[in-house]
Amino acid sequence: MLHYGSNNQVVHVGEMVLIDLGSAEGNYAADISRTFPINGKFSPRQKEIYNTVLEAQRIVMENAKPGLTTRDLNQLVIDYYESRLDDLGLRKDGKGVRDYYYHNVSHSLGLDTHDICNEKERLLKPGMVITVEPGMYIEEEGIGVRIENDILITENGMVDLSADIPKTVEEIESVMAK
Ligand SMILES: [Mn+2]
Repeated sequence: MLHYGSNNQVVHVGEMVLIDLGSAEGNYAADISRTFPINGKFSPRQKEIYNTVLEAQRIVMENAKPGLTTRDLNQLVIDYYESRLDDLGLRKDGKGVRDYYYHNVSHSLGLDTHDICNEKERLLKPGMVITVEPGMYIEEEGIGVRIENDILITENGMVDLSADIPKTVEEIESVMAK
């Protein structure tokens, strides 16, 4: 489930919570997602999935630059997941990447959280702000991970506007241990 709106489910040790939120400042929106284990420690399987999503995000950030479209960025995620599907034991029952990842990696960010823009076709330009939010959702395992940062496109690449927010397995476990 991409956005769970009831917000009344009791959570249990061994499960994870995904929070997708943002603040607004001067009429401009932010949009951040983090996923964390309830008990403060990722299980080996959760860690494996989490780090796959994190690596997809890293690949997109490393490649984001003017002249590409968000469709191009999304293809990087699909290609990377495709290369990981066997290792993760997810190529079963005729399933493919799009059964575990069924949204796009980026949308425009501005006055609205999903800012208005024909974004899939539009070439990125310096000054644009977009999200980078790969996810992976394995319904049969009860695991859903999305990691979302906001980036500013620059002349040569991008600046990660969300770089100070804990994100790696180690950082999240460390914050939760406090
Ligand atoms: Mn978003």
